Amino acid sequence: MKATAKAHTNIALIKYWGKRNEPIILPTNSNLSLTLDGFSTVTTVHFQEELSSDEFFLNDRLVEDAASQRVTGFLDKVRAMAGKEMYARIHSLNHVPTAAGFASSASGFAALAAASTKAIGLELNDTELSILTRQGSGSACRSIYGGFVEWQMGEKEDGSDSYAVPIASKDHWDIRVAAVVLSATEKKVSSRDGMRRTVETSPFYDGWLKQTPKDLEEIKTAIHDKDFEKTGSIAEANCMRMHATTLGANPPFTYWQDTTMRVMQNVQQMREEGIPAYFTIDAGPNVKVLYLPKDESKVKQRLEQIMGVEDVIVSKPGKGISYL
Ligand code: 2P0
Repeated sequence: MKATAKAHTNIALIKYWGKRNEPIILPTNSNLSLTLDGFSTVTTVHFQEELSSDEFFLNDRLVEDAASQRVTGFLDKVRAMAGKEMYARIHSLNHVPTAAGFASSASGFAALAAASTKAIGLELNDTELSILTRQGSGSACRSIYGGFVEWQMGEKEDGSDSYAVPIASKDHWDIRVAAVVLSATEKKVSSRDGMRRTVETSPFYDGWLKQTPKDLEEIKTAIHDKDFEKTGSIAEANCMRMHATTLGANPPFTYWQDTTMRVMQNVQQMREEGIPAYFTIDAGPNVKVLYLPKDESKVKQRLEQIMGVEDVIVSKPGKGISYL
């Protein structure tokens, strides 16, 4: 009744931005990510007869807030699938700088889904595991696989056709992602709230829905062809469109800070100087920069010099779920 799993986080090149069904997390658009080797979560789940509730430890500290309710809510689904009533002790170690505002929900829910289903004796294939993981956190359903991964939105309202599909392995193409950590960051609008507000109120949201399927088709061809400039420029443009929708929301908001914009401008300047580098930004102020291995030292050095940048953490394409 005990199992341990490891999952890596992922960065969306085509963003998931909006839900058509909140309770079971169905997205309004298909999207695509790259799993990263630099950030991971290792989770052990142990179901025990003697427990009267779930106990969730994150980095060895007992968690008793909304995060633990999300974990328990997810385990309720696992228990219902298995037809078992037992509670669990959960130990999660996050190798993600959460304090720096990096999303750990992707690696966190992917590792939790893998470890809990194995511990309780469910034998799920990767598609079934992705469908279950999606209901913990949308972006987590992509972290079941390594490399380049598409989350197909599906059409059914029961969510049975909304899951991740690997489109190119991590060994298909060695591109790099630098995670640029900014010093002053406190996220004011969570991604959940930000998406909801944008879907409900932003007149720009229709434009997002219209353009994103085109971005997705084009980037899949570019990834297949290993066309870096095309891949990077589509990812950067798609990120800009996502962030543009937040400016149209009511009340309007942005995840960007002054340093966010300085990093964006530096990346664009690097391109003018002949270094192919592109940025993407999630629901927070930190920036991720895509580049090729040959440019690593130049790009890293340049990013580290920007005022307000605390750290630059480099990732390669990473693996999917593994069991330890
Ligand atoms: C993504 N984000 O594709 C997008 C881009 C943020 C911006 O997925 O509500 O934590 O748990 O499904 O997955 C962040 O949202 O949201 C996210 P829930 P999640 O990576």
